Amino acid sequence: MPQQRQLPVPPNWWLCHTEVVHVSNFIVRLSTLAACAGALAVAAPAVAQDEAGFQAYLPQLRAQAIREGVRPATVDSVLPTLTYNARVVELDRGQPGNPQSTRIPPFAPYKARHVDAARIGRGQKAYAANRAKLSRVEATTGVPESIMVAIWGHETNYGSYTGNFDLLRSLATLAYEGRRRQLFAGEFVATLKIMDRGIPRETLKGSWAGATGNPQFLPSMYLRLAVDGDGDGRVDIWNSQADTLASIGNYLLNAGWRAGQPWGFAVSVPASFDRATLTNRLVSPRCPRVFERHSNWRTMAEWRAAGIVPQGRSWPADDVLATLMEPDGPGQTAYLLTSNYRVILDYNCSNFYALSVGLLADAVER
Ligand SMILES: [Ca+2]
Repeated sequence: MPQQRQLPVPPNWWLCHTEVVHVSNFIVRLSTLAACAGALAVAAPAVAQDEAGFQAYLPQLRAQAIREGVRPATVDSVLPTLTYNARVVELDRGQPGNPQSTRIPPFAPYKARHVDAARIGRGQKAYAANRAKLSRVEATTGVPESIMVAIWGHETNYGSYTGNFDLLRSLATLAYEGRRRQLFAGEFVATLKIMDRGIPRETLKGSWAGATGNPQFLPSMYLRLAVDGDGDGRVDIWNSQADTLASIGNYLLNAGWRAGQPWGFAVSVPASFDRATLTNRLVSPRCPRVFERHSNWRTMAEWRAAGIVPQGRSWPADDVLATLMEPDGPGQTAYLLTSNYRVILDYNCSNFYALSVGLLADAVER
């Protein structure tokens, strides 16, 4: 799902409910769990997470929606149908909690699973079936047709699974649960606004965390960036392939895609290569652990002069900038990554995701 759909996870949110017990932003070890449990027990008034509490919270969501201009009739058609969804909270709490301690696995097995013959084959069919629409989108956005197809393939396996959670129920539950109330209340209201635009409630299904439709946009992302690709006047990322692909293209254009540049490509690094000079000293404010795996920026001419050799393609223009990443370490396939790779990271901030999207796009086009 797009980066904006990635959920900002406050440090240590998994330890205890931050509204009841404040946990500092410093490293808190798992042993603190016991302390949190104790604190929860004494912190009064502890609000039980249950149906009654959920129902008592809903008027707040109603007020916010009305304040933000949702039609009262829309709000009132939805609110009486909502119930607390304990499963969503369970899934939210099951998210990886402490990425600092997670060892980074090798890329090769991930690639084998995500850029496999079946996904390439389905991508080639989708690509062939949508060429006319795709070339129109590429002409207006500069985003290669194959990249749009590869994102679609990664997000929902070309629309074959888009999620079955009732968005409004999930988002209201997560807003009530409270750890990221502002985010989820905002997405809840955005979902109501989508209904105001004529999309029926039963269409608004998605992942437990609110990503919806073929491109797995958050509702606010839909409002901002989804577009009508087939010209029927509706922006339907749930049923229309043209709208899906055009919306992905528009997303990537908005995130800064540069026409005419590759996302990156595989390279061989000479055994004698001096990595000491490559360190990237900038710390990204956004998902820093993803960006810290990239070298500093150099031009293609500089990489060539350093002995890097492209695998199975020629060099792009000399002045195109790229970083180097060696996901499986020295001696294995490495990648030069342009600013367009960063745009894919904007959709989903994971190196494995972005590399797989790029490689799937290349395979689909082949
Ligand atoms: Ca349409």
